Amino acid sequence: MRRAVCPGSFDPIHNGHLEVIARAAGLFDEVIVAVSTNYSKKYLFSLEERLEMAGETFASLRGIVIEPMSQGLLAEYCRQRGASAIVKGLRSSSDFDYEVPMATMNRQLSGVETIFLAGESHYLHLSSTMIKEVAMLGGDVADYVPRAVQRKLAEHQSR
Ligand code: COD
Repeated sequence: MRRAVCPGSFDPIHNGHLEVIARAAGLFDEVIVAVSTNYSKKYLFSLEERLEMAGETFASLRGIVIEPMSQGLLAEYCRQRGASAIVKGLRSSSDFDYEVPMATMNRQLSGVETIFLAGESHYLHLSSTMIKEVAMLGGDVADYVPRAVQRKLAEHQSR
């Protein structure tokens, strides 16, 4: 079985992520969406909420598994899961400059290859940080996030 990992914070997951993950699912038998926890990062959504939003979003797509990924090496996580590839979306040359050294290190650590997919042009400007800021300031993000995320953002705004 050809298995790939799409890792991310997904705080929250947005349509730029979705588009890359759906394309990865067309290339591999199984794609693990690995929702990471980094204890030095401050998240808006808890791990459980991030898993729930991703789970609901991909519920009807076959071959996509949602899993938590605790702090640690991504290369080791891929080795433990029997994944031969990491799939990441690229938005810009700065994403490329940031990602390539990590891809090389991950390959040297465990043999896992990183495959970069060019992000869909309509979503290239998206980041989770921008989505949160627009939503918290009252902007409409319905074109950029799945329904499960719209609901959770609304819950946060009403707290
Ligand atoms: N269009 C296309 N792709 C996008 C878009 C967009 N608009 N926005 C984001 N993406 C892609 C990017 O490729 C990104 O890598 C991925 O989605 C996830 O994005 P985020 O923002 O949810 O995740 P990050 O950037 O916080 O990354 C979390 C990781 C788990 C990927 C990262 O922390 C990591 O690689 N950790 C591993 C630790 C480790 O092994 N370190 C040693 C490295 S050598």
